[in-house]
Amino acid sequence: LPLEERLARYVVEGSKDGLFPDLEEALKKNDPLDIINGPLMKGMDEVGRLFNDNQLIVAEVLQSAEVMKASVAFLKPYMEQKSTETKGKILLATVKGDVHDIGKNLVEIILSNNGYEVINLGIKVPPEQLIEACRRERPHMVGLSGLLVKSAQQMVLTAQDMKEADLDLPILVGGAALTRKFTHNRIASQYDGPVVYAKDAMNGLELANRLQN
Ligand code: B1M
Repeated sequence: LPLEERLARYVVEGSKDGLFPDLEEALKKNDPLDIINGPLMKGMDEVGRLFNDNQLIVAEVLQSAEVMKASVAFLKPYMEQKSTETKGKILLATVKGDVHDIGKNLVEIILSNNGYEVINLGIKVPPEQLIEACRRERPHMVGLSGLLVKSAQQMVLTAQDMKEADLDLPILVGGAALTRKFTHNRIASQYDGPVVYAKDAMNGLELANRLQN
């Protein structure tokens, strides 16, 4: 198989046999983020499709997630460290009820490589915990991630609770079940501060930069 297809296969099969030498090979020609967004993400999409068709069970998807995480960890030191000045502090969380964290952790790497101080609160973070962390840490921005359809709804509730707690700092949202329209009509409408939707981690960085200026 060609290199790109092999990389996607490691994710689909949840196997690390030969993964790291192949990642090293890929790094000779490609930017680490392009390896993630290209073949590795293609593998993840295939996993999602097979899972949807009942051709994979959760335990197998978990193995695929392990391969993705190990790849991102391997590639992380090769990602460009663009800035050393601190641009701002951002709290990141996967919303209540949701355990998906690969996308969120990618956002963390990209923001912290580009001058942000990131406080990653982890997964299944209820609004109360987020609000408490906002009071304690005084971030410039909050980043919410969620992949499930119900997580989009959870973001609405989170924004409502934050508003009730008198918070109006900018919120950056991202994740597969969200759209710009939903973000604008359903989340931003419940909140006093700005709420913006990022389609991927790089877009998240661009929007964070814009919100800081
Ligand atoms: Co789950 N899962 N999963 N899963 N899983 C999906 C999301 C699903 C679409 C699969 C499917 O059915 N086709 C489906 C959701 C259906 C829906 O609601 N629409 C699903 C389901 C149903 C479930 C369970 C309910 C399964 C079950 O138990 N029966 C369960 C839910 C548990 C829960 O959360 N309570 C579950 C569990 C799991 C695993 C634990 C096995 C594992 C997660 C492991 C982990 O994250 N540690 C897993 C995985 C791996 C997936 C898929 C296959 C891949 C997700 C992923 O990591 N993608 C996924 C299908 C798919 O997406 N193709 C699926 C790679 C990652 C880099 O992309 O996170 O989208 P992503 O991030 C992107 C952008 O979205 C964006 O930037 C990133 C790219 O640069 N982004 C942000 C994300 N967050 C952002 C935040 C930002 C900015 C951008 O700013 C703050």
